[in-house]
Amino acid sequence: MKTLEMVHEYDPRPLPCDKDSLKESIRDALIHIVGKDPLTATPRDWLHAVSFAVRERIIERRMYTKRLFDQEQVKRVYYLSMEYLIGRMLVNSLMNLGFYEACCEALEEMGVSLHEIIDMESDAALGNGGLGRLAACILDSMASQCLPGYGYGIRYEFGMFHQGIENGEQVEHPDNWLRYGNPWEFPRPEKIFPVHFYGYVVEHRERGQPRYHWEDGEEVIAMAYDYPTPGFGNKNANNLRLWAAKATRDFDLDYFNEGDYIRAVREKIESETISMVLYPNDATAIGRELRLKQEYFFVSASIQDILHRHAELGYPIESLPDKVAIQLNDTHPAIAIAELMRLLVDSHQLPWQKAWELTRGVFSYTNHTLMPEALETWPVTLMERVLPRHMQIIYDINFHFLNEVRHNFPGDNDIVRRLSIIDENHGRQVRMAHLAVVGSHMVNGVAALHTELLKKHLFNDFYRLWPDRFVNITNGITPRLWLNQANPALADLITRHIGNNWTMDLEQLRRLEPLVDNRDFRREFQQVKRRNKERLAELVKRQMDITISPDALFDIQIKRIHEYKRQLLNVLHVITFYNRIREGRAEEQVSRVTLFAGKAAPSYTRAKQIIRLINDVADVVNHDPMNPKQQVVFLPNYDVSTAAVIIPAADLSEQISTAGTEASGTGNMKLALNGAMTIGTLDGANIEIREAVGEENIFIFGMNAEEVERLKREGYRPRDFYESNDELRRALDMIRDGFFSPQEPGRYRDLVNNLLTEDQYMVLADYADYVRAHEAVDALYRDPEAWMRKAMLNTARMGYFSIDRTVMQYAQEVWGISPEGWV
Ligand code: T68
Repeated sequence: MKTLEMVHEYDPRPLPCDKDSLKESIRDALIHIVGKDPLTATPRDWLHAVSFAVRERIIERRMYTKRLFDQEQVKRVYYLSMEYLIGRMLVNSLMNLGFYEACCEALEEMGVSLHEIIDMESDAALGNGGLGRLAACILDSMASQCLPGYGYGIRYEFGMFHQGIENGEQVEHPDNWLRYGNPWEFPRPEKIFPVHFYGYVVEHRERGQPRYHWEDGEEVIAMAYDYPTPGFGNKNANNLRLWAAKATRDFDLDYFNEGDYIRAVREKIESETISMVLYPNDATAIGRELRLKQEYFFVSASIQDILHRHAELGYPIESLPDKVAIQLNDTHPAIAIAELMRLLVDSHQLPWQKAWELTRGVFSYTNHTLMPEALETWPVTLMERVLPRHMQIIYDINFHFLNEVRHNFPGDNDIVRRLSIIDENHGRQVRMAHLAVVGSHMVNGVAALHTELLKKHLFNDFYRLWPDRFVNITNGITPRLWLNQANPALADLITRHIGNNWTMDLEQLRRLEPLVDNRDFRREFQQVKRRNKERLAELVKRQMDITISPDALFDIQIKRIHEYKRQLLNVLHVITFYNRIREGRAEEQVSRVTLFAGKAAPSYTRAKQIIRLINDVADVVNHDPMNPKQQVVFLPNYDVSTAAVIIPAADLSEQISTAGTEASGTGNMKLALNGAMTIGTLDGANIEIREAVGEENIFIFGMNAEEVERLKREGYRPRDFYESNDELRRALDMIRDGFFSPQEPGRYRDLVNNLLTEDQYMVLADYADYVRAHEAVDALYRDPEAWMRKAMLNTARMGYFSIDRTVMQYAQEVWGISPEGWV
């Protein structure tokens, strides 16, 4: 660790961060940058002014950090991700820089409330769900741990859609997050790289060697926008570089001169659509040409930028793996492997073998899913048309790779077919996961079970070939956002008892364990939960005009709507509980608010139908005067900011995916860290959470992954479960016969028939044990002291799930980088 030293008379003198200096900066920014009179400025003007004042202080750190990394010739890691689900930046920046309080006071003296302007900031919602949020947590951790780590992605003009609920149904509205300008970004009009599409490849010979030229086609310009990302409690700042597509020329002068003005402009617009909108699908592959272009667009710009920096620092190309590590966040950026090969072979004219050695030394790949429908493949014909040179390179990579396979498994043609990067069975497709595994030196799953299943199923042949290439790195979450910021009351309580080191060393929370036997501490913990529940109740009141009681158990399922996540199982329990109340069999049951939130992919009809069912059930349950014990809420437009209000208020965390389907989950970690008890299956990271918190402090139910596999193999008959369980049958009949949709009784007939005949995710098979687990939840909740004790143990034992542990593991086991920074 170094201390700061200025070397140039024009160097930035670190701006002071006390209240008065902040006040001055805010005032200056308001007048000179935002251009508004303090007497008439709107809350948004003030928000922008504060953001500029904070940004000034971040960019200085960024400059010194870059200077240090250059000087020390550190190895850098580049995180390539199509998605970053960052959320709001002001509070996060203030907290990381450590002048939240000072800023609050500065504004107060200027007659402005920080709390009021905070909510005006749009979420940066450049991601779908867990994968994008993980990327954001990793950036926070790299900066906070002084690791030289950079993010690369796309500056989508429209991020994740805003979800509205109209007549119970999801409707999508565009997320025009840049409408009011974005004070957090630095546009870099000079940082531009050309990105090529279409055209054809010409082969010729140079000194007896074949050389390839990619000719004709179209060119789009990638322009950089930089988002400096400050670390927590240090003086470092890294960088997230997002690319926007720009036309090569604003007008094509040829068309313009021919008088075709409209065509000249149209081409500009078409090239700029590449970075226009985030694809709102999670856990499915999209297979559209625009998506492939988005992937290649940001990958090509990023790889060019990385090579450019490498050369600028004076490093020889052969030293690439000593100075550069590139992490592929799923297969979406996997075309980077072919792109780096292209640049090394065609531009740098390296021999194939050398280029391949460097490429494999640089890349590693994180897999986030086992679900077949999420595995990316591209038709060879499409790839050939859009990226003709890359298609050739993929063939060449495959040729060398399959030779190695044949050498290792002589005579086994089946394994050659199974491992090939080209799938010949479904009309010739490029398997991006195979490209990613072949081109990487390390491949990781995101939870222990997930990695085991990768080795056993999806990548079994690869695992037999290269067992050392596979590692597990269990996901984590940043305690800076998900505890310190989201739950200030709990953060404060913890800090008063064990000091504040936990923000950077979450294992410190273990020191809370002895306090579970301390009555006063338990009471305080309970009061914190209570206040957080009141805060959520206010949000629900404000947004939906529904009054929920903080006395009730808050039962929370927040995540993307997907059949495998089994929101339907939760709904079946809600209906079962409702029936018991109506029949007067619910004395044992505590009052509950069941809250759902999450978005469905716009084209995923079944998921949208599940949202509608939840709203229909909520309508009946909430309006039944004979039902004082139960409320159901579907909170629209789930996003990072809303999550930060919901999570601290949760009593019960629903993590109920079919075992073997959820790679890890990270919501499960956020909720347990904030003192919610988990009801969950033995899936994803739930298994490791159970190990950490103790099996007596979690409600586990249902089949494990092996039992799911076995049942599938032996033939699953959902109707048997329906017929042998009265309460289940009753609940399903009510849905099917229109009890919750009297205006349209047939609305859910298909849905129920599908459950009775197929039930791909085995909802019916796990129902009985799920209901039993909920009975155990009720029993425990009736004893508030016992409940609080267990809830606190959850908080105390979640240290392992800090993203800092995850990132250190990547740094040591995969990237080979170490901390370097300013203290
Ligand atoms: C999630 N994946 C996993 N995918 O579902 C979750 N997919 O278990 C895991 O905790 C998390 O990744 C982090 O590892 C996703 O979120 C996507 O969002 C996605 C987006 C586009 C295409 C496919």
